Amino acid sequence: MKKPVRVAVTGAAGSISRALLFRIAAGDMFGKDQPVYLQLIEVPQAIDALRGIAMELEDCAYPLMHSISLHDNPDSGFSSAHYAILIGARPRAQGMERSDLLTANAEIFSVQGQAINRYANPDVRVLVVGNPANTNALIACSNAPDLSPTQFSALTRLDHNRAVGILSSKKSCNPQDIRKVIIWGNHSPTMYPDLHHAMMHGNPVMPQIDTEWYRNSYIPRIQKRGAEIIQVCGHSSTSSAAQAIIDHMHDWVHGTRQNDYVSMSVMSDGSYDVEKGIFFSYPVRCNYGRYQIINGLTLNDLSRDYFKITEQELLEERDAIRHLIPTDFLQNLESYGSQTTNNNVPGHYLGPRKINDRI
Ligand code: NAX
Repeated sequence: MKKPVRVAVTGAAGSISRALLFRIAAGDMFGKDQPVYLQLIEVPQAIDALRGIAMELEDCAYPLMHSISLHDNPDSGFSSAHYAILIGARPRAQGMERSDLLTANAEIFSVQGQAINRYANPDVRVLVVGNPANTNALIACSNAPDLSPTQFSALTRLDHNRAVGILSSKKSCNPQDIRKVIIWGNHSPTMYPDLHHAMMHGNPVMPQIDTEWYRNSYIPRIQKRGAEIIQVCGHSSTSSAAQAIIDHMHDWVHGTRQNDYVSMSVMSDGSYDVEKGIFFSYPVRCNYGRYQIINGLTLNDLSRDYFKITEQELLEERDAIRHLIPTDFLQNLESYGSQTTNNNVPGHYLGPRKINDRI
């Protein structure tokens, strides 16, 4: 049996976590031979609810669940964590301005970034789920000066999976037969679901679909799928979000499948002329805890138009919380691209070379 890995999860008593934690404990995320130590983090008011979840996890008697600990503060919660999944966030209250929401979350994620920097395993991999996910990832990352930005990511895999799922329903094919779908940009209605490089049954997708349907129905449907789900069932996505978190972490750790790529929001290194210093969803290939941004894809005019809109939104989000980003962080990023210009070299992946080598 392998040594257990420590997985810290914030918002652990929330809806997504209720769907996620049992699957992590069952081995769906890190493999059926990888024991896990769950470090569950909540606000003090939710600790009783969290106790109930911990009892249920215990009652499942998962062979891979080494142990569980509950935490009402990030310092102990992230202690020695190999993986940190940041789901807990401040929801938008009635009458709250968008800038207030950004600031309230930025405060939470700056504290968590500092705690991860101080107490987590130095090779920790961090996934930010809580919204606004891209900008929360930027805040957490900028408050963790001893870690590499390549250790942080934000979730756009749900959008990616939606793009695959809805296309496969339309074309009556198995989702497995669809490859190279891309979500560019922000996890928000400005995201750009791009099928121009996608393949279905080994052939390009675009000649197999109606362009009008793609532009006027498919793109807006993916962009607004979260709102559509809330409208239909009264609450936001839970099981599909949990599945996307499993897929994201699984692929980051174990690698993407051959001849495919997946969408992950990662620190922009200037690829595709996106400004450095924002978390932007790119197509990536992963290998053992490292990722490689897929470069060299051609963008047509439609793609460029969508790109600008979503990049602009991310820059505006960053401006709203700039006061919480340490001043030298963005300056230091000037040289960030130079570390990553070999992106197209096979095997050049971003991130510390080994994963969990300090376990
Ligand atoms: P819930 O409101 O059910 O749960 C959130 C939990 O986080 C609560 O139990 C709350 O007590 C806890 N929490 C709040 N602040 C915390 C803090 N500082 N430390 C630790 N715990 C804290 O929300 P849920 O449906 O689970 O969604 C969680 C977040 O995921 C939301 O921000 C949501 O918008 C976001 N989503 C992001 C997605 C993505 O693709 N990036 C998709 C799914 C989801 O909408």
